[in-house]
Amino acid sequence: MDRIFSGIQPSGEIHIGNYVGAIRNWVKLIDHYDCIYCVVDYHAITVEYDVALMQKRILETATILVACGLTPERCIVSVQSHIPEHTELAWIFNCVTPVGELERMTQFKEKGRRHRHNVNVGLLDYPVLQAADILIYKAGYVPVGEDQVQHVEFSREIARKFNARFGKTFPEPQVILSEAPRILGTDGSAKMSKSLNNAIGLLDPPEVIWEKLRTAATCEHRQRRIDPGHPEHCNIFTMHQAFSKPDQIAFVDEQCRTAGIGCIECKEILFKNMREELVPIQTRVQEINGKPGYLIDVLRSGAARCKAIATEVMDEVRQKIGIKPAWLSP
Ligand code: AQP
Repeated sequence: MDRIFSGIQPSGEIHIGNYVGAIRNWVKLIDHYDCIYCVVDYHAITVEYDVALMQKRILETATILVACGLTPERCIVSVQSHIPEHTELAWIFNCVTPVGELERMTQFKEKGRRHRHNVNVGLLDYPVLQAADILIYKAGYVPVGEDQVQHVEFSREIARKFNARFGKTFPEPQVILSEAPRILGTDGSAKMSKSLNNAIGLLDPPEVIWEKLRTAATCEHRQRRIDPGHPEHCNIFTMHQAFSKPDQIAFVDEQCRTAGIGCIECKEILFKNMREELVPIQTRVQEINGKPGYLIDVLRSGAARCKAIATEVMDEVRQKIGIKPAWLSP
């Protein structure tokens, strides 16, 4: 089976953008690929963060992955820092990466602007570590949201550069996009993000979700109830496409364009569908939290299974780059 790798940062509360843009697609893929899904904690320290909260965030993120259906019987769930080969390979990739290419990355420029006081080397190097995350498992496919496409293309470049210099070693990974690769935040302008105050949390209670939806931005052409709307410019409609059934999507589309229903009615339909999908996940999170030691076992076995693959690949890489002497072989 072809291998898939993808990761999620424990950089805040996991939101519905992460869910429909990535996690839900990850679940669909586990029957068709050999999948590794990883909580990428070393990526999350490239911006300022609360040290006291980090472990909680790592475990909560892993719990959500399992609760969404990424169970250890069907795929590997791991934590990046538990497998040091990720960072070792990143160092080697650093040595085939031109600095100029990293400086051109959209996420670096955007995060650099947002974290002006802390533009550290890790932030610049983020795509190199991401390439190592993928290639340490020789993964051929990477399911991500739209914002990560540039980074996956970059990892393809790194694979190509490494192979050209040291001989064919890595596949050139391809992106797999979900049906909802880009969800905007409740502000209706920026991408929904953990670090912006514009996210609907996957674990938000229904009343909080409704309050966020109720006040969320809609199509700007619809100032009054009687104005016909343009669903194609409305983030609430994008959310409908991710959470509602085809007949409901068609209904909302037609009713919005003809001012048949107002934004609140449209949001009520969305809320009902969102709640139906999210409440069972929230219940499973509680069940996992109620089983002491279960998650730790999942992550321990995930680390061991990842380590077995990563050790072999690193052995090959060290030999290829001329670092590993024959006398070091077991
Ligand atoms: N708004 C989004 N719509 C669709 N997909 C999204 N993803 C993130 N936001 C959206 C996808 O979720 C996966 C995990 O993302 P990540 O944790 O690696 O980091 P990110 O893309 O930087 O997500 P955030 O929420 O915006 O985090 P912060 O605020 O910490 O930077 C990825 O596949 C991503 O594409």
